[in-house]
Amino acid sequence: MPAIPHAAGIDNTIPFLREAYTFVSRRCERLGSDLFTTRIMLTPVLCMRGAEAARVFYDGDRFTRQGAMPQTVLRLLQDKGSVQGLDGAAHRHRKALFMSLMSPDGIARIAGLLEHHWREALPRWTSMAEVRLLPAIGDVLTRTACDWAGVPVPERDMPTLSRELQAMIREAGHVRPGTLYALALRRRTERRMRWLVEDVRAGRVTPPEGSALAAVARHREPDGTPLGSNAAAVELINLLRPVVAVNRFIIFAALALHQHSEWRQRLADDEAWLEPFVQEVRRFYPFFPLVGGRVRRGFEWAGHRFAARDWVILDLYGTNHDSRLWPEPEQFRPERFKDWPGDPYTFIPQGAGDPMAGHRCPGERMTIALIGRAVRLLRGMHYDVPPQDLSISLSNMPAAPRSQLVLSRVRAAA
Ligand code: HEM
Ligand code: MYR
Repeated sequence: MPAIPHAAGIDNTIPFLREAYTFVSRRCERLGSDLFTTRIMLTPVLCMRGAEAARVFYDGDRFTRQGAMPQTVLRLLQDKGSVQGLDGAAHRHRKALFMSLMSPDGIARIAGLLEHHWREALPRWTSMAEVRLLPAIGDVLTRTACDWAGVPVPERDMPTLSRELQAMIREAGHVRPGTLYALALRRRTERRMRWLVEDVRAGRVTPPEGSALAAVARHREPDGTPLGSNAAAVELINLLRPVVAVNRFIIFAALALHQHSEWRQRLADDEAWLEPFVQEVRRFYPFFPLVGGRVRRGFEWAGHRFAARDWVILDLYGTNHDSRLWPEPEQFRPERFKDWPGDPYTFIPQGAGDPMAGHRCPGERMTIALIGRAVRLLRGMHYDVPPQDLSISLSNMPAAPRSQLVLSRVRAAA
């Protein structure tokens, strides 16, 4: 079998944290290979990128997420008992719960709620000298997510919940004191959601019919037993937190409107550009850098023997910026998505393959709808973008413009 190249260095943990979004693709370029081996946290790992790698990683139940991510990432994003930790038939059963919430009606409803809460926030933004958009949209999305999911939250608790959910996202890519604080905050969110599920089950709270809260509280395991209240709490958070995370894509869309301002007019002239614009935002800007998996049962691919428990990393950002798949990948060019036939392996900001069968994100259509609605709302506002540091460091996971995008003189369009 041809040997897979090994990246220089005994252990690459520090370069990995420093180079973050570009760590895998830099070495792929240097070694002339889409696969290479190295060590991260002293553990041997096989890194890969590209459409074929995405296919192998996502199709055929070859990988489990168990033991595939550092504990802090796991605890902040998915946690024990969640859909991400399941495999095979148990995973498909739980995944169907998430997919059932992503109906066209459910998605239209959440986009409408985003508009409602955005318009409600607008007078406050108008009265402020400056609005820092990343946390401001995070607050709007927290209200949107709770409203959509049927999760009742007293007004006085909203800022706390928003802070908790945003901390989970911000700290997932770090190991620092803030990460421990975010973990402590998360325990509070889990407790709140566990009590809520218990209240629903005891009849003390009646969730709106058809809501995510109702579906999660009533969900049964494949053997017919109710989902444990800890797992139910974790899955509710797995619906709320990612909706809030869409704030990063919305900030990137606002940045694209600012830096490629010709798109304001093109979007005004023809709504058909909205989806290509949103898709290019999801391809171009750095968000979910890579995913990890461990081999479930040994198999061979690309002349390599993958043994059970081997650790593998798939580079999502690098695949979206692979010049063989995306000519001039560092150009922001929505035209590439006009009449795009769709391909589940080349464009993978939220994972690859079939979301019903594998671990691909169930929330992609919802994400696209939320960004699209936000772009319309941004176009319906006047604002200035005062001088600030809009650069995006590819070493910081998850990425954002350094200033978090500050707007001034915000006002509704006439
Ligand atoms: C899975 C990214 C939005 C719920 C994933 C995965 C990625 C991802 C990369 C795949 C992980 C893997 O292969 O192990 C994102 C990004 C989002 C986003 C960048 C933008 C904010 C959403 C939304 C929802 C959601 C809006 C639901 C409301 C989930 C769940 C999983 C998941 C439940 C686990 C799926 C499974 O293990 O089968 N997401 N996501 N995400 N996402 Fe998203
Ligand atoms: C969600 O809330 O599930 C949606 C997206 C959150 C993205 C957070 C990305 C953090 C970086 C993860 C680093 C993985 C390092 C091994």
